[in-house]
Order: sequence, then structure tokens, then C-alpha cells
Amino acid sequence: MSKTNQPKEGFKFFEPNNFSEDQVIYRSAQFFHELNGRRSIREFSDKKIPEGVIENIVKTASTAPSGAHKQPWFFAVVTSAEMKKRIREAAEKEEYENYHGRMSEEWLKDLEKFDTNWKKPFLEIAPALIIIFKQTYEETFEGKAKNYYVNESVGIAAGMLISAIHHAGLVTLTHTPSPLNFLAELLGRPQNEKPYLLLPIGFPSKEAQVPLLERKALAEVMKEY
Ligand code: IYR
Repeated sequence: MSKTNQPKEGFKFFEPNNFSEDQVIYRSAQFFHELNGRRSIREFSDKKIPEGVIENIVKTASTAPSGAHKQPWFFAVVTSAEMKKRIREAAEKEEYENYHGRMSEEWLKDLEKFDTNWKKPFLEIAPALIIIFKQTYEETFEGKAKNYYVNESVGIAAGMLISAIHHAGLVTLTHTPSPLNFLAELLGRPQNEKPYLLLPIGFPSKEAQVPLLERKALAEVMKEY
């Protein structure tokens, strides 16, 4: 479709999809159905992820909207057995403390149905770990530049990463072995980056089990005004 006007300086005309109304309805239902099949997985197969898939998933996450389009995120992809082992050891050290005193009784009770504990074998078994870093500011040649709405931006990118992983037919877990600081140290990340989430990614183990959970009904999460 050709436009008669010129776009304003620094802009271009947006090219919409132009789906029919029926297509919009169908696509929305289809995408819900697809994402409703997503579950957090803690039991992984060691099967390799096909070439190029992680790159596509990270590129998808990096399309997320961000404050002033600063894209204040960085994705560290760990596939080396040696580094996965070091991360597992450091994570288990933190998790041991979490499960033995740092988490409240109420918190431990809330986690009972997930049957989790301080041991994290998936950190070595999964073929890859993606560690998302948030960039609290940007380091430029002129010095420090500000980033905006960093938590919101990186949270949205993380959601898009998880959706892309699921869409590809892979599984993941949003793992938070808090405090996460050991990851910045192990991976030698710069001062302006703080670890945000750790996601093992791969195929599920044939024996993988997930807890019986219900999602909230629409009326509990939405109201029209
Ligand atoms: N980080 C711990 C504990 C944990 C916390 C929450 I909130 C969960 O939803 C699940 C686990 C762990 O990964 O075991």
C-alpha cells in the first residue's frame, strides 16, 4: 500500500498486519491455547538445543519495549559443562541457606506443593542456562548514561523470552537463587549489570512431572470498567 504523505523527520510509516476480524479472534484464542500449555519445568533432558534456536529466542526477547528504547538487558548463555557446574555449586550454596533459615515458615509452606529443595541438578543437566542481566545504567564513551524503567523493561523482555522458549517447543524455569550476585562475579559482568533471572532451557526429561495447579479464573484477574 503506498502512502501519499511523507512521514515526519526521523519516522517511517508503520506497516500493520491487516488481519481480518475473524483472524484476530482466531489468533488471540490460538495464542492463549498455546501459552496455556506452558509449565515451569524442573526436570530436564540433556538433549542438545538445535543450532540457532537460542539466538532466535534471545532476538525475540530483545524486541521487547523498553524505557526510551534503551534495551537495558543482557543475556548470558552458558553451555559449558564447567561453568554450569560452578553456577550449580554457587546456587546450591545460596539455596541451602534459603531453605535452612532465610525463607520464612509461611514461604516454605507455600512451596510445599512444588516439592522443591536446595538441590538444583537441572543447572548441570539442562543444555543451556540463560542468565538475564538488567543494565541499571549504560556505560558510554562519554560516561554513564541513564536507563529508564529498567525493572519493567527487563521483566517484559523476560516474559517474551519465556513465551519464545515455549513457542519453540522447549521448556524453562524462572529460577531465582537469591541473592543472585554470584552470577555477575562468575560471568565477569560489568558494574552496571545486575543479575535478574536465571533460566535453564532445553527439552523436558521424559519423566518430568508438574504439580497439579489451577490458573485463576478470568473474573479474578480482570474487570471491565
Ligand atoms: N529459589 C528457591 C525457592 C523458590 C521460591 C519460589 I517464590 C518459587 O516459586 C519456587 C522456589 C528455589 O528455586 O528452590
